[in-house]
Amino acid sequence: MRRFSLFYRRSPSFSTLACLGLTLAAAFGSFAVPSLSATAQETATSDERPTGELLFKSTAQTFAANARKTRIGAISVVDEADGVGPVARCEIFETPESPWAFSLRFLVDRPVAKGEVLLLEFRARTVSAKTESGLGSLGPMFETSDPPYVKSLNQRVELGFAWRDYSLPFRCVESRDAGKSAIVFFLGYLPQTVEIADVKLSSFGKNFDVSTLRNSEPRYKGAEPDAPWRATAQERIEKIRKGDLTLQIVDADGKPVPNATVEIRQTRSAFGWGTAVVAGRLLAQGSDADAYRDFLVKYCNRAVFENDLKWFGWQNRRNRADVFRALDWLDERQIDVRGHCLVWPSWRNSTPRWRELASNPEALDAAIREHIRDEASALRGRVVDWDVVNEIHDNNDILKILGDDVLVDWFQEARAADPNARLFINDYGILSGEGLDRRKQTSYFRAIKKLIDAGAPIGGIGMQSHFGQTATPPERLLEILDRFAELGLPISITEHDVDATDKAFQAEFTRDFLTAAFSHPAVDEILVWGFWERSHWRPESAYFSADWTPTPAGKVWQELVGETWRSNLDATSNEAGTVATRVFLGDYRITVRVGDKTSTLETTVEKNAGEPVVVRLAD
Ligand code: 9MR
Repeated sequence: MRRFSLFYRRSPSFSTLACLGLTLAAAFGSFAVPSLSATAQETATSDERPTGELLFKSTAQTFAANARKTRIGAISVVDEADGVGPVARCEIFETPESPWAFSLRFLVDRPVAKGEVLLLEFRARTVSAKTESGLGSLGPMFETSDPPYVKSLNQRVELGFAWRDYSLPFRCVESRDAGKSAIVFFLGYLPQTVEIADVKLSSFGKNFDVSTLRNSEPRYKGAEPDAPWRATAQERIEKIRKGDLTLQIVDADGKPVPNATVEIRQTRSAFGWGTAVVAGRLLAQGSDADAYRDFLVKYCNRAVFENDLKWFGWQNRRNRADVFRALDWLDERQIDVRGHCLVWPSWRNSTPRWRELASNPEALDAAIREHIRDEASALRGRVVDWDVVNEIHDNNDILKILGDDVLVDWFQEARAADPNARLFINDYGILSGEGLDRRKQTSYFRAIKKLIDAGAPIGGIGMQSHFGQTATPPERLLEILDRFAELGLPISITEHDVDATDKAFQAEFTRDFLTAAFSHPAVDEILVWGFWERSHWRPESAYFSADWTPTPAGKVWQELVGETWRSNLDATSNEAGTVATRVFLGDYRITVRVGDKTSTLETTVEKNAGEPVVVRLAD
């Protein structure tokens, strides 16, 4: 069998062909490798690729250790005559509830360090699959070997029928001891038989530019420039995010003024755009703090404290004083604040005091209510939204003790403490992970429905939307949003980010995610979970590098949020002295000039067009 690899950029002719292959792959939903010319294959086989230190290599034994047969699927080891081998043949009999319900897994017997550049290589092919294309897929992951399975690599690749080499570089996000991290291939996507061989993990150390190892990741479905979802999303954006603005320019006598120069400037967006912030950074001195604040001023009308309102930020008196000063700063700039979060009901994420009360449910219940009352009433009028409860699906130690019905009480306590804030439930893994975690989606949907049915004063649904290198196809995002919209509550994207070393992918998916979410009528705000590399829980996701250079994804945000989805235009009044236009909903400053006369007024454009706005030019 010939070996060829597409992933190392060398001569321009090869990269052009490789790009063509990738474009074809995107267009046809699979990689068009076999159609590459022999020249391209030859070029690609030369041995110039960087080699790293080998950390893991599959053998017949490592495959055999995974061999099993269950209701869901089977793994067996087979010999492959064609120079490949040994091979793990993986069969999925029926689609399980999640892709990880059946997987191939190898522990890495060497410590790994945060920041270390690793390269996962393997060969794989589809034998058969129950999809329209007939192609199977698998999800290569690199993760911690125990919960919460923190992932440094998180992808899904579609496999052709011919053997193909995959080469996936990534940067390790967490240091782990030997045997505490794992290479995992999720298999449970669909009924299929796929084969995997020659799995290799190599390290290139910390000081290595990960982008020199080119990523072979196929793009996601719907990334194509002419994907059908794009046109319908644009139509919805035009329809739901814009409103009619009619200006009537008159002189001091009330007579229409033709030919007036009219400047229409949007000062605030009706849609919520925001980010997670750190109170201390908003208050700090120096050029970094200036640039940090500048992002908020330029692009945001929403902010959420990343940690300052969690129990540990709140209990710290000095920090609490900072929070109030930061709230003043935000308030002066009309940046509305989301409170995050009153209860995060696992021991790991709540105050140690609550854990001490584990064996005394009544006291535990009282302590939690007390905390909700205390914090929500102290912040009454200062926050517009509250995440009353965060991540109940995976953080539920307290719910196991107090029962799920206590959630209703928590919402009621929050309502009593703050009559005006919208009260949210918030969780992750609903839109991310290709939108395939149907079990979690259903459980979230049911939990919200139960709260509504029980009369809890819930005012919105939070979807965190943390992504790795795996995108969710935009059409799937829209389907999930449609489903949750049936609940009749607004949806907030509360913590969006795309943690990917592949910057082109990151920018592309950022654009598509923001577009799909902005186009959905139930979504009324999008907040990202940080924007600056030096203040980010996943620095690789940041929109700005340490020196404030925007990343490709950052440029997408600047373009969409700062320009495309704002209306700033100049117009001239017609014969009847009017200007009629359609602009993004929000607040506007209108300046009208005729000769040396100027008049300025502020107005708000709402969805249902009101009367024409009269601009009177004084004498
Ligand atoms: O980004 C936050 C990090 O600084 C904290 O250490 C961590 C624990 O409090 O929480 C992170 O934020 C999480 C958010 O509160 C809930 N959704 C997931 C976020 C990322 O872990």
